[in-house]
Amino acid sequence: MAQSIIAIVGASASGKTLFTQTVYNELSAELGGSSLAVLEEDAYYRDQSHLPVKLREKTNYDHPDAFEHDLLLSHLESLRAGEAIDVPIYDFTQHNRSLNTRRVPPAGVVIVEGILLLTNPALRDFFDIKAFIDTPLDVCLLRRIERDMRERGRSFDSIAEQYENTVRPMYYEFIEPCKQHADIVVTGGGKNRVAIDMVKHNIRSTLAN
Ligand code: UZR
Ligand code: MG
Repeated sequence: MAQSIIAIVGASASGKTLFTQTVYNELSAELGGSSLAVLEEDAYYRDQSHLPVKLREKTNYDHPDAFEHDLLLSHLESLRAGEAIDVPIYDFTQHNRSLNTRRVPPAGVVIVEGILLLTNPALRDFFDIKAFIDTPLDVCLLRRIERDMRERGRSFDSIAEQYENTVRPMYYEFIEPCKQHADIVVTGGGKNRVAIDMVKHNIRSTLAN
């Protein structure tokens, strides 16, 4: 049964995944595998099999409607109740859900990371701790160019176009205003050792109770 569900939010390429993976790797080495689980909001991008690839490229992926937040919420309810879930696997090169899923067994603490988790009031209420990774957008953009060319099969031109059309405007419209809902604001992205240790400490004490 999940005793605590932690949300890590912030701009695209702000360091959410690094922050989360650092906490996860360090703690699972210490506590054993089944105490902690990680979910990514990215996995809950809607299925777009009905759309041709050219049209999928036009979807606004930085808008809350791009995500199936209802499915994520029902998965979190299952984990809270101690039930395993089957998480979709998203394929960024196809802009679509793949046919496979990933089984996540119940865990004592669940960390969820993603850009727009706090725009959904029901999800927001569900989280025990909300952290906003507050990295300047120019730093995010540099990281995003490097990452998306290397890992997500993108060209520089397509990254630049997406950035101007959706990533930047949607950041100001939806992501940045979520900071007001956060319990803690983390500077320095995934490399903030003090914040990482504070979250680890909180998880250890939750699991000890
Ligand atoms: P993170 N995204 C894509 O580029 N293609 C998709 O099919 C689905 C998502 C991008 C999305 C968002 N935006 O900024 C980013 N665009 O993935 C979120 N444009 O992922 O938080 O890991 O950076
Ligand atoms: Mg990420």
